[in-house]
Amino acid sequence: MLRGPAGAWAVLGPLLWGCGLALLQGGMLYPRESRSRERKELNGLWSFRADFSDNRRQGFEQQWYRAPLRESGPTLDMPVPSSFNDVGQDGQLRSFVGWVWYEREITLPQRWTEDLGMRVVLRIGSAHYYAIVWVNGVHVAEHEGGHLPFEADISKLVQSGPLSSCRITIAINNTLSPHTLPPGTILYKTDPSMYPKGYFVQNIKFDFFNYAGLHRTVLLYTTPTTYIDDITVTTDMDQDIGLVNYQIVVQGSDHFQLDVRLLDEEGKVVAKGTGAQGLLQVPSAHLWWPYLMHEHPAYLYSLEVKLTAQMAVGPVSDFYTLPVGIRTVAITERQFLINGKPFYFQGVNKHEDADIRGKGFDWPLLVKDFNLLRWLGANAFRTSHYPYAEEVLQLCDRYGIVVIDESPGVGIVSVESFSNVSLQHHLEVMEEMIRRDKNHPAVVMWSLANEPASFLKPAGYYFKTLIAHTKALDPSRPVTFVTSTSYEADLGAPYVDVICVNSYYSWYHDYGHMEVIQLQLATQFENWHKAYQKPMIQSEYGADTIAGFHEDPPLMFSEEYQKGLLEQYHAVLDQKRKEYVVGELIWNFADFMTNQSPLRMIGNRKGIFTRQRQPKSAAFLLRERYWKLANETRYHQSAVKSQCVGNSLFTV
Ligand code: BDP
Repeated sequence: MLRGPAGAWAVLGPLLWGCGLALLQGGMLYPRESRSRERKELNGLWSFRADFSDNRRQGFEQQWYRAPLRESGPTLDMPVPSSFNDVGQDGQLRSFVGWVWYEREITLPQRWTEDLGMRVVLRIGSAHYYAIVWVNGVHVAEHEGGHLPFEADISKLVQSGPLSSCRITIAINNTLSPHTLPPGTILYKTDPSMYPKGYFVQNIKFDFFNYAGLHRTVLLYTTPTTYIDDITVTTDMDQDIGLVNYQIVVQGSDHFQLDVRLLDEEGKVVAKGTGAQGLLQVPSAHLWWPYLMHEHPAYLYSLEVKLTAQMAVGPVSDFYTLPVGIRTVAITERQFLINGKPFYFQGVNKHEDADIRGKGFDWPLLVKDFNLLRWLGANAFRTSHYPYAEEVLQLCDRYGIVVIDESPGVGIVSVESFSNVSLQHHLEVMEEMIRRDKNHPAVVMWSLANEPASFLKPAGYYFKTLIAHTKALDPSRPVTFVTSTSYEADLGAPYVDVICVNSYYSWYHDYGHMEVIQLQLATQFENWHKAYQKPMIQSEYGADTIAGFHEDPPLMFSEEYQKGLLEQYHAVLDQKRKEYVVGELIWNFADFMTNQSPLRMIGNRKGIFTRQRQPKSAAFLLRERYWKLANETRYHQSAVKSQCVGNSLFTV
């Protein structure tokens, strides 16, 4: 039975075992196929069971990982990738808190189990929130955090004897604590006249549904036992010469040779290097430009790395190819510069969210979203409020959609969540996130948090430390967090490079009074700028809108009100973007699921698209605005024209 703190521990289970620290050593390159590497996706149907026992620990007590899951009780078919919450008809499972168990039996190619020169790695793209992994009943990995990948080298296990199949068991716990990211609390309701014995709920301070499960691809991949473990690339320009700095980490041997070639989009070698680090020079380099900023945006080179090592068995080679965009990022007091030119973020905030699959990765949805972004003329988004799938960032690189990459630091509002335990975890999450996303040209800034209670006393030290650590890990990008605290009270703002402010004028106060927006918004910008002289982004603004509701004169929740509110914001943004405002990101790209509450009518409806990605009137308004903004700046002209002709979307 669950009661008090002991009960909370039982639900959390071994939430703090291991803490994933060991996993921070080493690289987290995206698993790509090459001449030396194979991959086998384990997506599809897995066996599944939620542990509904009172203490949620029956699975551990009965060691469900020791034998096929079906032997310890009934199982469900569960698709991967997907959240488990919305695929069934069971309301209890939808809101389940505690351990769920996933299992998949797979057959491995014979070579993988026999070739001792081969390394077999299990990679889990995202398991929300705490995961423990066994292969054939043997514990191989644990990971804390729901939005970043983790791996286990399972070579020894699968190569230890003749194996016809291999059983992967993953236990996942979606319980949040004040020290997880995002934080949450378990609340026990003990009044026996109102609640049954042991009744508890999970409280969260963020505005999206806490979907859980295996949200991204689970796969196996191979490398040779001496292998390219990590590559770090940073780029710069000297006149028209592109500079590509690279650093390569090799594991498995100290005696190796590294050959590096940089190829352009035609496959022509433009620079060569040798050794674990070096500087490649690319004369007349094609720069990576954001969408609509150049006639050939998002130019990507390929960095081909070849590792050769002499092993007892003979020579071994490993090959890995990394897409590279040459670009610079810098800021001044009033500007955000990409390749030395002022960049204006005209974009959206998103969520990983959709009907049925919840936060499960889905290619058709992703392609639809990128088509909508380009239709809108959006050139940027923020990964509100957690790191998105790697494939999302790859498409951003390819299409020139600029990204503010945000950590899962959302809902940090209690003093406990600013403690050293929380800070330590946040530091580790930033390490994992930067290790994963550092090579994406599309990522131009790190966001550490969304709307923390940055007025609380410990917030100053917390953000000072976190920002210093992030900058030490990656000196090449600006760092921010997104605030809704007032400029006078915010203790973290002194440390950020760009001030990102969320405000909901005439929505969460002054209901219906759009006439006050311009004054309030102008005051907001002026106060912040006077205090800090840093570039600013309106990182959220918006209004809930039920698609199909019409009211004229506009009333809250109607399409007209959303449009009217946006127009009031735009009037001020149009003045301030000539000064120091460097971007505007609408809340939100699409409607999304939240916890149930009288303030949410089946989720948050601030999308300019519905959850099914159909446009509300505001989408057309934004589209007109974004294309006009792109058109305004001279060096945009040819890009806009070619996009317009290509997409037949816009008449110049
Ligand atoms: C902002 C939050 C965002 C919410 C939004 C809203 O950053 O996560 O969804 O408010 O209330 O404060 O719609």
